[in-house]
Amino acid sequence: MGVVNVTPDSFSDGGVWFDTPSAVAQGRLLRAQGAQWVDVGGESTRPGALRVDEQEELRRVLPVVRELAAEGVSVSIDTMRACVAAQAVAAGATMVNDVSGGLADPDMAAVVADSDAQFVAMHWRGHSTQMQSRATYADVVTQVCDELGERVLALTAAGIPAHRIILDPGLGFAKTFEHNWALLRGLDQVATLGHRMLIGASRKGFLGRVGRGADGVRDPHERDVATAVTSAYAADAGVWCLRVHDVVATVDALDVWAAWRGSEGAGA
Ligand code: PMM
Repeated sequence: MGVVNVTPDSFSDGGVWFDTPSAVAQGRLLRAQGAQWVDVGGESTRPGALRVDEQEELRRVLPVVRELAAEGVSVSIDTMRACVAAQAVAAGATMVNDVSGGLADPDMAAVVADSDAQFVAMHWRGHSTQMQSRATYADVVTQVCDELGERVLALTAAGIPAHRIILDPGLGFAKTFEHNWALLRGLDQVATLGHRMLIGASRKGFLGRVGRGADGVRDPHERDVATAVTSAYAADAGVWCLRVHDVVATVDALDVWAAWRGSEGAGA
């Protein structure tokens, strides 16, 4: 899954695809590079980010979703708002990627239930201004699994068939660096929930610290090799979808992983 953030302030690509033609061109490019989904978002969720107004979010994402979907791209809409999800699905999106797992908007589950869209439910403990203060766990893997399991119960009770729900442990959302690594190590436990898994490790801060000692950190654009390596390990751990900014590197990594296993890769 390639990422197109139609935002001025996302941590790694904010402002780069902020106008519709650039965002559409980037979506096309990601698909040509081997992305099977293009995830379009109009609200930054980086730590500390303030919420964007609903009308502005719609203005940012809808023309991009409409144009890419019309060209046959499988589009995912990255939103926490039911109204944005509904309009994006009407414009051709076939997946709703909600970083709050349906918690931020009480109408989200019903909107998704009424559609045929896939639903990515990410582990979430609150909006960007609060989330890092909520990164407290006795056992992060067990608690994230329990909280995701509760979301599945609520979402299926609201009418979303279980087979349409994809689970994401929410790397970087109410997680410390060490929590992110623990969750990657614990993906087999997330898998026991019985859903397809998606992860969004791409360019995140914990990858920027690898190999850099206590205080060193790489810039977001210098994290694509680390992201691709993570993609291969995640695929090996059974992850169904990797949400990444640099599709070329992850497709390469998945091709190597697949060749190693003797099966077909992402680019095959
Ligand atoms: N991370 C970001 C945005 N959306 N969606 C899912 N499902 N999982 C994630 O980890 C995730 C996401 C933040 O990264 P960005 O600002 O580069 O989009």
